Amino acid sequence: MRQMEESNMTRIEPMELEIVSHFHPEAGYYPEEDTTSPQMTKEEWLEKISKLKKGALPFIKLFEKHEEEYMNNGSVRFHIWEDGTGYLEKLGDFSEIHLFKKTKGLGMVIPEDIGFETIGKLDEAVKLPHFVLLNSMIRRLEGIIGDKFMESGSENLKKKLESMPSYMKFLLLSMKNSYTDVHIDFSATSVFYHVHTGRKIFYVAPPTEENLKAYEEWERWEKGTEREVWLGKKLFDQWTRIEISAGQTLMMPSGFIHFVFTPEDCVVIGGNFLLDRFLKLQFRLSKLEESCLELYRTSPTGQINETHTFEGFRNVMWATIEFYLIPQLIENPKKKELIEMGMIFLEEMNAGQRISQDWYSEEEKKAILEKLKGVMPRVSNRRHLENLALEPVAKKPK
Ligand SMILES: O=C(O)CCC(=O)C(=O)O
Ligand SMILES: [Fe+2]
Repeated sequence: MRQMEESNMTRIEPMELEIVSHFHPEAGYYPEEDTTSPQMTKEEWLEKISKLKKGALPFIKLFEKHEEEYMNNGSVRFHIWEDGTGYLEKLGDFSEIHLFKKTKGLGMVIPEDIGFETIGKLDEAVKLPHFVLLNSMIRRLEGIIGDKFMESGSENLKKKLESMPSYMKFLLLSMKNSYTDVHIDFSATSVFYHVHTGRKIFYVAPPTEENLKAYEEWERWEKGTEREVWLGKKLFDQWTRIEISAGQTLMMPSGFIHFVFTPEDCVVIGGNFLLDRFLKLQFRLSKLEESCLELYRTSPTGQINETHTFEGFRNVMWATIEFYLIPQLIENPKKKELIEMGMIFLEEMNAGQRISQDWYSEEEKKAILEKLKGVMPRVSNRRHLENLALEPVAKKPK
């Protein structure tokens, strides 16, 4: 989740396109730090930046002085490609980060001209990368529900279409020296991130079990109590630095921990999307967000609210079971991919859980779970699943 305080962000949501802008209200309110010492070692530098308020001017000044030299200690593999030609194969199972120097072949359209005159038409003008169109869970759901709505004209389906979470396109405006602190994108969504103007620097660490645990602890911090050591410090040996210049596009899979520095005024078009293949991790992060919301609801010094999370995540999961998974399982009862999804849903979905803007009543949720159980083969455990003679996974084009 992204936290407002440290990232200095505001958001406006004009229709579908989310606009995020970074600014520095605090610039100039801090006394000048002495950042001139030429022989500051890596350790001294880390010690100092860890203690400064993240994103405030003294931090930024000192950070940018040595970030290139000192903030690249990890070994996260990322691939750099000239362009997106044949990229669906290049991404493979999309377990690693990819940087495309040119947009050709990505199937993505980003208008050259982004300004006050064109901003109203931006949502329409931006076309998502093929990979997102083919694999996004929300895109798939919109397709299925959209078709059903065309047939039936049902008000209920219309309501779902109208309140479908829309995080697949955002416009992000950041002033030079903006900074977004360590986080995982909400609900462990994957992201495409195209720098239109300016430059961005990402520092990334992999979603290993150990790192996820450290992140969970860090996120559950309660305002007013002393926060654990800055995660940037804790994971210091792992950060891999990825610079993204104008015209380049980053594609980052689910769960990568990252923080971001903006060395020049910057315009970015990007989008977050959910994928079947990362269902488990998406649930893990969504549950973390739910527990943080709960924690902060009960604490007077609330640290995050719903707008920092993927609003409607549970709605999308219920609807995916109802409109996609159950019909698919009826048609293909032996598809391993579908059975695995079903197992995760049965483990993670709870009919008693209420969320704001619920699409389903408790009774409806119970009925969905019963129906899912009814169409799942009897798989008592994972080993049993491995032994079943299941059909190989086939990619279903949308
Ligand atoms: O560009 C930035 O500063 C932050 C980008 C990012 O990681 C996000 O929006 O989740
Ligand atoms: Fe992010």
